[in-house]
Amino acid sequence: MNMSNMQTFDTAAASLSALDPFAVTLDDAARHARSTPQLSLSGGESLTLEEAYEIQRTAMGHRLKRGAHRVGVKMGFTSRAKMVQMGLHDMIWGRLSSDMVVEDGGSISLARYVHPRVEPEIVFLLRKELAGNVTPLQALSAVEAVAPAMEIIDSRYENFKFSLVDVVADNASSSGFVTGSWHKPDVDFSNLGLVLSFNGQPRQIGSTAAILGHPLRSLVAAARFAAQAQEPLKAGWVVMAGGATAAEALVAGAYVEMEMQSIGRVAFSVAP
Ligand code: OOG
Ligand code: MG
Repeated sequence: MNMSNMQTFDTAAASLSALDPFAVTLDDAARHARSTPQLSLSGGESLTLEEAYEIQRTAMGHRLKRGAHRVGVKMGFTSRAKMVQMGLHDMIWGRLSSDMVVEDGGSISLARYVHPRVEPEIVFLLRKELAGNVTPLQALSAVEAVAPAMEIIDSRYENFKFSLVDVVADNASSSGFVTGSWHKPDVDFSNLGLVLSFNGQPRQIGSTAAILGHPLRSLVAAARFAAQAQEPLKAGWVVMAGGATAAEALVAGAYVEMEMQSIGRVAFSVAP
């Protein structure tokens, strides 16, 4: 190893060790379904957004070491409804891993979460790598299929309250996601009506158009973020476009279903 390589290595090791305790705190909170104080109020007051993404990357590394593998990314705050509900107005992204997958029609237990919420989304399956400044048409040409989806978000922070830096470090509240059946992307998914219901009672009604005016814009943004992180979106990965409506708190015994015009439905139940 030559000197310049050693310096690079040392710098990376130093910044990793300084941020790792935050990553461990958030990873432990997720693993044990226990809430933790906001980093921005408990020792992480001066963390930058860049450091928050580094904490996110490190915490995901701990998950992967336990045997999970990466399956994609999720976008956050891509609709007004989500921005207004959480009081944050910048788009964010998070990393999805195999241990977050919930089967369509499957069941979850509230015991594994802190205070989970569900939100209706649309998801892309990629057929080729995508990264950088791409046009919507280029983004579309990388899409193998689209499906109705729901994300289960579960902030690790007390009372589901956070700053931008907090939520980014906490992997954008990523906790679970469920995808319905896949459709060729030749269906016009720019403005599909959707209903999120609990036990057959509508809770949220909206449209995919709420996602940046067209969900494809969320994939374009994901490609840009991926390039910045030097982590290109890979063939076979999923990209969750972001909640089209506000999220709803999950309750024991709920049968949660989301129906999306033209492309079908997706569901899971919460154990009583
Ligand atoms: C942050 C995650 C945002 C979305 O779809 O907008 C998100 C949160 O609301 O806890 O997943
Ligand atoms: Mg979401």
